[in-house]
Amino acid sequence: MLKLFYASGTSAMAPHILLTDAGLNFELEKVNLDQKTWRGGDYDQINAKSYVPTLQIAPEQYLTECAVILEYIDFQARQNDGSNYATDEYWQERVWLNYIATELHKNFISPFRKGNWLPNTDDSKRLVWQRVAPRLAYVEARFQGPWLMGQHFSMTDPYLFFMTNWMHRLDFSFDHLPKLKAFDERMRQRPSVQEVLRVEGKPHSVTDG
Ligand SMILES: N[C@@H](CCC(=O)N[C@@H](CS)C(=O)NCC(=O)O)C(=O)O
Repeated sequence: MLKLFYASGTSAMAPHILLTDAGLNFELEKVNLDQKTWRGGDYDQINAKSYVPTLQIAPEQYLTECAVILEYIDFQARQNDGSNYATDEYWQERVWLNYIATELHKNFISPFRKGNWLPNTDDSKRLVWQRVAPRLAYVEARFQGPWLMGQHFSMTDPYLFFMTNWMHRLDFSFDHLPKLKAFDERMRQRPSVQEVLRVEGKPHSVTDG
């Protein structure tokens, strides 16, 4: 069975939502990111990159990198029939996954903190906002609605929601991002998202400077 290593409110929320939404069988393993431990001991033995998410897909076989994990889950959910391969939609989904991973996710991370952590001071928040604001504006301009890529909910939506969820955590304004605001609200109405927010509970917070 698939096993997702996660910490609450982190990027692991995206695969957690996709697994839940797709109705796939999976187990959850909570990781203590401060200690780098899990129920089974040293987390770095599972993922030497020392971050979440990690998806265990077979005994001793692990996938890392959020965008790739989302692709794997999407592939399983479509029962590996290959029907979506080489279509424009297929490639555009991958373009969005990479954009969210490299332009949004990484730019939400404070350059001043150890590890991949959110900013925790006004100065670092300002710096992060300078980086993410133009990229969020790009998403806003290209957002098709009701979901990122149009009529169909896709694996890009849970990844984008993880970013809008972080906007709330950092108190970033949606003032010039009405489509993203509506998207965030629409996602929160989805049963899978409600379930994941309930199961994950209070977001992981870090104490290091
Ligand atoms: N490139 C990785 C980044 C994952 C990442 O930044 N994870 C954060 C939580 S959102 C984390 O576990 N940080 C802990 C640390 O860096 O010590 C991916 O896309 O999966």
